[in-house]
Amino acid sequence: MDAAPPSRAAQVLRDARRAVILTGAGVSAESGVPTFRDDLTGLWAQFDAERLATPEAFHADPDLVWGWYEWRRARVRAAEPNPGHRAIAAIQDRIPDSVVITQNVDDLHERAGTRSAIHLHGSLFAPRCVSEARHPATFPDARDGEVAGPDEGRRIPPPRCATCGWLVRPGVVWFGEALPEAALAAAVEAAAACDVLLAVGTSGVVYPAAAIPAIAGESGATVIQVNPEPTPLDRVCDINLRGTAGQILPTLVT
Ligand code: BJW
Repeated sequence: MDAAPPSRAAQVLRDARRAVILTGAGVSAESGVPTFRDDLTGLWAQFDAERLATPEAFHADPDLVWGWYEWRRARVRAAEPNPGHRAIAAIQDRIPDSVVITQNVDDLHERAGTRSAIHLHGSLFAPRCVSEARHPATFPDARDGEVAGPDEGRRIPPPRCATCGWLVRPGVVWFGEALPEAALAAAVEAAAACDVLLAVGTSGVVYPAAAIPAIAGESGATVIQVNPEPTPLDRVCDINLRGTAGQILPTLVT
């Protein structure tokens, strides 16, 4: 491990021909979007994941779960990309053969100018029909004024799929659900082929995403991490930069 100044990481990125940038909730924290596992402000410090973020929870109380995700969606809509998101877009511009892989369900990478991000855990903005049928879920979008406050007890009935009448569910990946097959395959392929992987703002505890830095490292890539806290990924990283995404990432593209 190397708690090196950012200059070494900046040099590695300047020399890179193929890069992967893997992000987690920490990259959006400075935009005001809460992480999951931070002690006081993380979503799981305030809300019960088992009642809100599992298929069983949606089955048991769809109005509760839909209301909570509508609140999350409204928070993201009100947020703006931060310097960390913009620096990632700049890195991608400099290294044409580069891939952004995110565990985040927000759209802040795209709004910062990232060409296309692989969303391993889905998107708040792509709800789908629970029937799993291969048709798009068409439904009326909630108006901002109707969105719940930060109260997990605020229920909003999910819309019905206009095509088949089944419930529409959030388009995210809950615990116990498989990740989108094509997205995971593309992520693994990119990690195995890159010469640098930059992991930003992830606790590195949720699989299979947490395995991606090791796949890159085992294939010979230099693995760089940006996180204010130690994580289980420290041991697979060649360079650990302690600090926030908004502070550190812009220094890597100057
Ligand atoms: C900053 C910062 C700043 C703060 N700048 N940094 C036992 C062992 C191994 C695996 C398992 C196990 N038991 C079960 C499993 C599997 C399970 C899993 O991994 N569980 C672990 C928790 C143990 N995984 C799954 O279930 C996955 N599916 C699966 O495995 O399927 C198998 C299957 C195959 C075939 C058929 C069926 C099944 C699915 C995982 C889905 C995860 N879903 C969530 C919710 C998404 C929807 C939503 O948003 O509501 O995804 S959980 C949550 O965690 C979310 C995140 O994407 C994910 C990762 O979190 P992330 O991004 O790392 O955030 P945090 O909060 O954890 O960390 C933030 C970090 O940022 C911290 O380190 C801070 O220090 C840092 N930070 N400010 C930079 N300014």
